Amino acid sequence: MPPTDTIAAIATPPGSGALAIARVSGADALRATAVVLGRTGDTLSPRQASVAVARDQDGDIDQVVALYYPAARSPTGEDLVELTCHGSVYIQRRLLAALLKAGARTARPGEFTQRAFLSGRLDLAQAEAVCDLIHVGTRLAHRSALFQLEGGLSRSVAGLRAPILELLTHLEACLDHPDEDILPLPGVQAQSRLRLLAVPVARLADTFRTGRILRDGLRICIVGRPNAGKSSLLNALLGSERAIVCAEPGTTRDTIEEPCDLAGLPTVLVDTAGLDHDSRSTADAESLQRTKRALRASDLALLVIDGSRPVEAEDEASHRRVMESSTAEGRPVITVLNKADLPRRAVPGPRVCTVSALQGTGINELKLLVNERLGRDSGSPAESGATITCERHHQALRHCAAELEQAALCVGRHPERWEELCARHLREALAALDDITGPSADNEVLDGIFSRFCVGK
Ligand SMILES: Nc1nc2c(ncn2[C@@H]2O[C@H](COP(=O)(O)OP(=O)(O)OP(=O)(O)O)[C@@H](O)[C@H]2O)c(=O)[nH]1
Ligand SMILES: [Mg+2]
Repeated sequence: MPPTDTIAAIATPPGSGALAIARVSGADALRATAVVLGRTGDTLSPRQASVAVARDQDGDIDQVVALYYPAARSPTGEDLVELTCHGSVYIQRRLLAALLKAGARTARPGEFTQRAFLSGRLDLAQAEAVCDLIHVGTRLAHRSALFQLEGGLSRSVAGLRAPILELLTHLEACLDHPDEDILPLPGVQAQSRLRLLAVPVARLADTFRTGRILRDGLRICIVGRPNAGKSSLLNALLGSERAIVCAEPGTTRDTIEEPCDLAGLPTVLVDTAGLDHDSRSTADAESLQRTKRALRASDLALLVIDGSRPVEAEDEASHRRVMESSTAEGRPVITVLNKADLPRRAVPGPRVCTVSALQGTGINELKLLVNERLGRDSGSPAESGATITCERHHQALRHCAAELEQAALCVGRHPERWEELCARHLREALAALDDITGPSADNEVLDGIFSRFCVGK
């Protein structure tokens, strides 16, 4: 059932700013706005900015710019009015209160986008991309969200759906009208078609590896012996003095996380306490545990070595532990030989990146190296077209692939009634794909999805 009430909210971030925007959507949007703007006869002209004074019972609130989008072409699929006012919190609060008094009710998070979905303006995957687009922080994440909003993912899903539906229609025609002249599909042929259908579904599901990175950022853990220059490297990569740097070893005790755009790759950099296995205090032991946890949770490790000191047995033991645990857990490690501005006393091994965190030399090369290692491991979203960035879509695609696999297995296992069993699995496979674009999503699912949005979107 399409909603019948009219909603209102401030769409700009909480707090004061130069300007703020109040949005009103619903069948009563134009009338409620007209009350606040004191316009009875002449209503607002469609898609044209009008300057007006918003008022409430206490008098003038502010001079606003009003924009009216009639339902036929509005972003929500309903009558929508946007009022741009001056951005003080006081004005925003009073303007919203006036709109509510005129008949609108406060919008829930994501409710404007939910209405766009319910009116058929956007499918569910596109609506979810709106949320991604609001939060993107890098070029790649932006490109992926835009592609999804423009219907790229929905088209890919439709491309997967069509041949599954075609096969199901054929099987059902054979089952429902056995006497008619429909060419039956030999089991072996059906089996190979089903396996072929599963390939692009699984391939799209696999893009979630890249998509997860686009959404959450790759975790890069900076580890090494005390005083090697880990915090200096964090600061150099960020281009800001985020972590305390000090000549004394043991400066960093806790892990420090910071999002960072590494040449287009969204990452989260994690600075850690120095690896010192001879912990003296309870706090030292806890620091070491936190460093180990951060390392285990990371996608790549930067092992920082102080190149101005000879590497001693204790250093080697620590470095070996990092290498061994990373190899066991499949995590790439880039060895960074730091303090290149000082005379070198450590012997650099092969595949070492030399930098001076203090002077900023070698930092760009290191960024490119990280990009190359992680970019290669995670696949290129640009070449693969659609990229799954949402766990819900990933689950749906895996479910679809599993149903296709089950359907293929039925052919060999139940030669006497494989068509019927196969058709059941194909219907499930189609339902899983439909979960992505959401034509039949139930209210609970929709509420869960849209509650992640901000109010006013
Ligand atoms: N000359 C030179 N000194 C550096 C460089 N990088 C770091 N340092 C110095 O090395 C000392 C330790 O640097 P930090 O960045 O605090 O080292 P850390 O590995 O984070 O140390 P802990 O947190 O104590 O484990 C500081 O005096 C830094 O100024 C570098 O590239 N060149
Ligand atoms: Mg430090």
